[in-house]
Amino acid sequence: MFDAFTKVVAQADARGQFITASEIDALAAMVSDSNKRLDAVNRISSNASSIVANAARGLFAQQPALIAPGGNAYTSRRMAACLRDMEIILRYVTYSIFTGDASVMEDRCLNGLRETYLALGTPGASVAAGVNLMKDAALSTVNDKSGISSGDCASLSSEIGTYFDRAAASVA
Ligand code: PEB
Repeated sequence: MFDAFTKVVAQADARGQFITASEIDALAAMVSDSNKRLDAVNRISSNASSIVANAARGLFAQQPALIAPGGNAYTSRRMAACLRDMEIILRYVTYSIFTGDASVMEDRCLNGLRETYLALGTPGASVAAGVNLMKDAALSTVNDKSGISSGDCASLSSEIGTYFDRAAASVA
């Protein structure tokens, strides 16, 4: 499990070299924008239950077979497992945003997840669709201009998008 800093150290050490000026510049830029990052993590974390619930509602509206008898989210036990899975994925996305590195999510959440879903008979493409709906909701929460000092969050937003994309791609 790395953060953006330890990742740079691990890569430099693997090369047997000092940290380069461009690596330092990239980390300095990350530090100077760190309030945006923490605000984004805070907003997503504080709105996690509605992000998950709305994305699940959207998923079941798009794919009603999931909640029909025989569907993968039919019965409250499977529905609960589905909501829980979406919440777990969102939680690891927030950890990735916080650390500026996806390795915590890769190691502890995504590693083996595709195989788990295959074994369970849970449709990975549907999980990926749910993750994409959470991505849209999370980014609109992050980019909500109200009650926050305004600034350019384009690069942070695209970074956040990549964490959701990784999660979706790993199960699709
Ligand atoms: C992954 N999900 C399920 C299981 C596991 C995970 C290990 C089996 C054990 C259980 O039921 O609890 N657990 C989960 C995860 C981590 C972890 C991400 C990461 C650390 O430890 N059903 C749908 C949707 C989708 C869904 C497409 C979007 O129709 C999910 C939600 N996951 C789903 C369902 C089950 C499940 C289990 C329905 C139960 C499957 C079953 O028992 O039939």
